[in-house]
Amino acid sequence: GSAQERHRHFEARVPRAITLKELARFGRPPLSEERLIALGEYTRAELPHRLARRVKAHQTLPYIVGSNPSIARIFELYQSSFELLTSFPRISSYEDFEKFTSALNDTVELHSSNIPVLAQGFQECKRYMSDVEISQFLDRAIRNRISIRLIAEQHLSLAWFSRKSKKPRPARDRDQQLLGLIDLKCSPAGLVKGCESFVSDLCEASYGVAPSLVLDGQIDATCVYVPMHLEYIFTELLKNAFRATAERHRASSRPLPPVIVTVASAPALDLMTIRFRDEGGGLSPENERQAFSYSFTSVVKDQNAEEEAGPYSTQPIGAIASSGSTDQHAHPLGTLAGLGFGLPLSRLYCNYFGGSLELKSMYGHGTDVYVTLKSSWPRS
Ligand code: W6P
Repeated sequence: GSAQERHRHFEARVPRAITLKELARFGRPPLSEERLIALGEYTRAELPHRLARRVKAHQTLPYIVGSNPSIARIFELYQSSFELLTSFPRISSYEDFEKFTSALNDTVELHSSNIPVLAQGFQECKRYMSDVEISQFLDRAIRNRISIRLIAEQHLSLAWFSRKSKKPRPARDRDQQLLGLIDLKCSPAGLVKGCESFVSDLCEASYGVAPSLVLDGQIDATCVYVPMHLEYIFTELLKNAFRATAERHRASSRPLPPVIVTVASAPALDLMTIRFRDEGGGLSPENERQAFSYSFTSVVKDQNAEEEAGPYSTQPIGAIASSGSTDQHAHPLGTLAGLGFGLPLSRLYCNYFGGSLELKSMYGHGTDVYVTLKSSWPRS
């Protein structure tokens, strides 16, 4: 049918969040040709209606917002990816699968900086939409993106580890634990420890000092989860905690108070809680209210230039576009005044599989952030 008919067909379905069980259903690589073909058909069927919904969402934006160069660029990307992926006929052979996988790989790369580019676009369009409208649009865009990337990257991971040309190598214990993006024995404490040196170096480079990290509670506990998501969340939370601690205590001659991460596990409920505690002085009630707001982003802008320069000329997109998070290039750790996209994005990641992220500030002392992970997994 025509492109428009195809769009209407794919828009009709209301997409749901992907479950871990659904992602795991093709099993552990290497997959047989038959399974790879089934995987290809699943991916080919699931992605287009999600892409189509973003195209439609862009079309309902106010005209001036939709014409913003950054926002228009993302719209065109979604549209062309929709066209590309729906142009593939049924996958019925291994050769079809390989062609589709290669197109999917290119597509994922093309979309790699969508979030910072959208952030830039909406930063420039603040005056044309309310905060509520902007955050609703961005929440949906990001949830949709999480789904698309889970499907696409699970496909790419399973395809990669099933390659025919791949030389057989001795199986390792770790292979039994991974199912594409899913880690059946994901260790939150291990991941926190893994983020520590990166965040600590960043903090030291910016402030000359860095607090130590103390891990306690059930540090050996594991759950079924997507470690990629936890790495993002934990890095964001540690950056904020380290930065607040360094800013508040660097002038003092005493050692910095440590950032304390505590793990609690309730396996019978598939529930895990990780608390990030710092003594960085906390957030004022005003900043605490805004902590999860996108308009609170720390994209650097020239206050004086803004009024006269018009809506679309604040700064080159390249300055922020190559990072997964808006603030990383602006300042190594962002600024305390602007928490960036890190917190709202982290909360969406937690919510995606049914968990939560909550922040409680003790202004004048420090901040606690509670991450709960709900990873339902069929018990054997
Ligand atoms: C702060 C602000 C914040 C946000 C997220 C995590 C930790 C912290 N600490 O002062």
